[in-house]
Amino acid sequence: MQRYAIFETAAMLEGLARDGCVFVPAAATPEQCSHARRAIDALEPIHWDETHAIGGRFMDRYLNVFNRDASWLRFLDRPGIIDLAEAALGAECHVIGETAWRSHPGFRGEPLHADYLPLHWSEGSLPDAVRVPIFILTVHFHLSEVTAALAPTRIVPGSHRAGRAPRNAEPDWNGRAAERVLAQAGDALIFRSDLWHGGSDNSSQREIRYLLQVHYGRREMAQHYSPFLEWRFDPRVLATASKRQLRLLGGHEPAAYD
Ligand SMILES: O=C(O)CCC(=O)C(=O)O
Repeated sequence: MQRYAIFETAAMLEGLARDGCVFVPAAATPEQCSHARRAIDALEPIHWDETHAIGGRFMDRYLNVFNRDASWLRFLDRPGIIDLAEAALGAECHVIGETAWRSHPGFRGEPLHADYLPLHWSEGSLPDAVRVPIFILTVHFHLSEVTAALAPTRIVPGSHRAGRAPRNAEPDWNGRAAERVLAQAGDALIFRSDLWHGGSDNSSQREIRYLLQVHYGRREMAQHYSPFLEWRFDPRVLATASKRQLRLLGGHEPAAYD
């Protein structure tokens, strides 16, 4: 899969249009990764979080971790990554979720799927003249090395041009098979919501995959801050957030619909 240097925003935009995904080595530092791994180890489930103990799915999944501790804010506006998110989704884009994962030995990866399809096309692939804007982007910050045995994310480059989700466990699209994304700690995979992607199994004996997802949406895309009716920002987190981070959390100026 194509690799980009962190400030190659224009080339990455082309990569997102063509392949639906880009890979950026060393988007986070080793210290940030080790701090984040320790912070995940210290989390207890609340609200809609899932844990190994509760769900028996050999994974822990903590939602909207920015609201737990201000140290998670730094992943919302990593230099280069936030430049790409704003270029792709507009200067008023925001964070619709920040999810921390631990995938334990025994974890079974999700089948290929698309997270959100802005346009549905009934036959074949989208005509070349149709360019679908990006509505949601997910960034995977790999917090530990991802080997072939350690639950690599799978992606099908170009599959956002299918205009539909995979059917009946389809393993490929347009002659392109799913690729496993191997990574070093700190590397980032960025993909649009209509790209076919999925997980894979953790077949290692002892290792845990640590992953942080940051989901960005255009301003008009809803923030997925659950539990929705009870959601409250932690004022201690807001007090330390920068102006840009506050906007990413939804502190917008009035606009259409206000
Ligand atoms: O486990 C993974 O790497 C993939 C996660 C995924 O498919 C998703 O969050 O939609």
